[in-house]
Amino acid sequence: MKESKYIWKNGALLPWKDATTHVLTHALHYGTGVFEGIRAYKTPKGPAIFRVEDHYKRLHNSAKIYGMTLPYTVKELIDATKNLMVENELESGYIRPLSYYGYKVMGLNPKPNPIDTIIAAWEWGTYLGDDGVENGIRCKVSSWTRLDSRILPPLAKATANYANSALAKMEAIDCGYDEAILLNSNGHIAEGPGENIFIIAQDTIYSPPASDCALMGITAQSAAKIAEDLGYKVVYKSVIRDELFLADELFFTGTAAEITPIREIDGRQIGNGKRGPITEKIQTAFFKAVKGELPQYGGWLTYCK
Ligand code: PPE
Repeated sequence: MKESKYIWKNGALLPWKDATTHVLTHALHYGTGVFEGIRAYKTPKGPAIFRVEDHYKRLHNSAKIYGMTLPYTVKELIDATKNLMVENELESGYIRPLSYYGYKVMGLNPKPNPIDTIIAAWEWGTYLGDDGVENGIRCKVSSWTRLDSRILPPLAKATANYANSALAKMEAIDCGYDEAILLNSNGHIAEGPGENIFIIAQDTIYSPPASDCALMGITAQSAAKIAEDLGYKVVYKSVIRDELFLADELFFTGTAAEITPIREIDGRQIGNGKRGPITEKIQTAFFKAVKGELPQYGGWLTYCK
């Protein structure tokens, strides 16, 4: 990975290589952490962080689900992130805030441990490849089931949840695909291991609701807003695997994945086997919006300086 100069930890900027943790850190053993993924984009007015307030509100919500009280407010985290981007001299980048139970005592109850918070930021290109963004990726419906709220809370962006995602991702890659799609325990489509999914059929756009165990994605909300502004109807409803096969177009959304078309599922070509025309329209507007080129979406951007 491309290292930056500093990582923010508990209020101080540390040199990248010094931002370490004890091997008996609670979260390392038990997955007791919550995190975010945020992107900042290069604009004529310097780096702009995309929907940063929404991301930090979600971090607080994830913490609430896990009964953690974060020691920093949304505003404090935003200010720290802006400063980190400036000190790291980044024009754009991926930002990874993480709050986790640190090192004090072992055992399952995390509460006696301190809550440590870090924010890292570094340059990160496309998540599923430049070619994927343009021409689409190939996905496999996973043999792993997306966790549900009887197992682990799917609406919390918690580190523990990502063991499920990692298993699905590894399986997809081992089977020669680019990415996985997880069903929930009712057999409905939930999402990718790190992405929300959108289905386009007869000019209507569908996406699984939160009640089907999809994370409430901020990129998904942005893509839906753009789609509605372009005149399309967006419907949140349960989707089954067959509907993926029969879709005209499919795409993933996510902070890391941005908007990535899906051109194949389980060996079946989707639509024309390329990025579909509606996906392309939404994607084009999204990439303009994040770079500050569409004034109607200017409220999504927070400038660092
Ligand atoms: N679902 C999951 C499970 C998920 O992890 C993400 C983000 C999304 C949906 C999309 O949410 P949003 O980023 O708000 O649009 N996944 C993050 C982690 C990826 C990683 O590999 O790490 C991300 O995209 O930053």
